[in-house]
Amino acid sequence: MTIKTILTEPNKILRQISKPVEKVGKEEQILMDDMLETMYNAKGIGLAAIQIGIPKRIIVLDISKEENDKTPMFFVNPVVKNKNIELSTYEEGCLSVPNQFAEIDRPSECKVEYLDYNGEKKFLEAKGLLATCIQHEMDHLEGILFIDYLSKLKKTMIIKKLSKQKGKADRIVV
Ligand code: K1U
Ligand code: ZN
Repeated sequence: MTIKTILTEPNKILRQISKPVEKVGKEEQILMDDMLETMYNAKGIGLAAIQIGIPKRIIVLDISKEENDKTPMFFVNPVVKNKNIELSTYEEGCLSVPNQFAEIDRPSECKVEYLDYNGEKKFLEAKGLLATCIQHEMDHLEGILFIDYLSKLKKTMIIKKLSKQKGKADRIVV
């Protein structure tokens, strides 16, 4: 398994719409393994393939808290079938928007149809953090980041801060 580089905002690649996977084969399974390793290494609870530059509709998640009881989940071509009208609020973060957090409202429950790691059709009813995380990751497949839900002012401030940090990183000579 390989730890990949996670792309950070601002980056046009993150704004691409990811393409459906035709068949879950060895290549996709290797990608899912690499995504999981990359997500665990970055201490995240979710990752979409586009965050490592691959525009495929693939998501990995693990919202378990126990280091010794990992529960990875794999979603290929996920489709939300039903969203609750009731909203819940979570403080969201994103590995592609480092060190920025904001409270975001999303439907509190959702039903998702998807293919699993072995390409088998599955159906999941999610609530709580799992529902939030699935919706956050599915936004990535459409090129949407959580900062897009903030006011124009807050979003601009965050993007400016991230651009500045990127500029600084480019200037570090070793
Ligand atoms: O970059 C990502 O898409 C992963 C993201 C998933 C996520 C976290 C929280 C709410 C919605 C979606 C992260 O893992 S951010 C980093 C993180 O570990 C975290 C941040 C806030 C709460 C819980 C975890
Ligand atoms: Zn994210």
